[in-house]
Formats: sequence, C-alpha cells, structure tokens
Amino acid sequence: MKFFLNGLISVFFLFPVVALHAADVKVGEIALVAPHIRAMNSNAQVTSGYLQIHNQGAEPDQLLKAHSPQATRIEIHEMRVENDVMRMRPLEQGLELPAGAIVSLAPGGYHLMIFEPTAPLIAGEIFPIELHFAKAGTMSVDFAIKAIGKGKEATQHHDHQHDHNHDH
Ligand SMILES: [Cu+2]
Repeated sequence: MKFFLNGLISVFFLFPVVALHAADVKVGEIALVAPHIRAMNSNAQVTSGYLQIHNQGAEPDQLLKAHSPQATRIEIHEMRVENDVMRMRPLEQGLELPAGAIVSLAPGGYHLMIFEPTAPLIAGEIFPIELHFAKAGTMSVDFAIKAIGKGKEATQHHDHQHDHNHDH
C-alpha cells in the first residue's frame, strides 16, 4: 500500500514538472533541452540564456543567430579564461554543432547574451527566443525564466525557488 501511494504521489508531481519543462523542443535533427534564462531585477540591462543543443543528424549544423521580440538584441557568446582573466566574446560566425554532438550553453561557457529585455524577467515566466540554425532553420523556443546565479547566495536563492515551485 505504501508503495502504491508513493507511485500516486510521483504521478501527481510529474504533471507540474512536465508543464515546466514543456519548452524542450525538436525540429529536424536538432533537439533543444532545458532552455532557460536568468531572472533579473527590473532595471538589469543584460541577462544570459542557456540550453543544451543536441545535433542528432549525420551532418554538422550551426546556430547562426538568435532574436527575441522582447529584447533589443541577442548575441551568441563564448566565455573563457585567458591569462587568468575571464573574457566574453561574440561568436560572429555562430556556434558550431558537430554531427551527433551535444553542445551545452551553460554558466562559464557558451551562452546567449540578451541585451535590454523589454519586460521584467520574473522567475516562473516564459521568455520567447527565435533560434536560427543553418540547416534546421528557425525555431521559436520558450525559455523558462529561472532564479539562477553564481556563488553561495545565488545557490541559496536557487534552492529557495525550488522549495516554492516543486519543479524537481
Ligand atoms: Cu556574454
């Protein structure tokens, strides 16, 4: 009976989880996993977007550019340490997606740099971004706005957020 109840509870909590992660999409050979952006306070001029891009095809593809109706502009950035200094630079040629590879846009590495969002970025809401791929074409993706950040304080905020949203 206990096992049965646990099963019921799991199923019950599965639905909100599925709803929150419904933004996972696939077009052609490109699968996008967990697209999300960092929530910011209302006067922030910039934020970053993250996701995993899985090129399931036999041919390489490329993320060429990104655009949102809710931001002035979006650039594809690379972040890396050069001479002990963390540097960001735009990938003018786009982001290479080798055949079969999973390319992660994640804190400390590749990311979408979102300039001047036109509305407050509130955790739990959705931010639309169009991604333009060389072969797979253009897809509109709902990025989940999440309270994420760096360092201890940010981690605590993150956990706090989870407690309220039950999204894990
Ligand atoms: Cu950047």
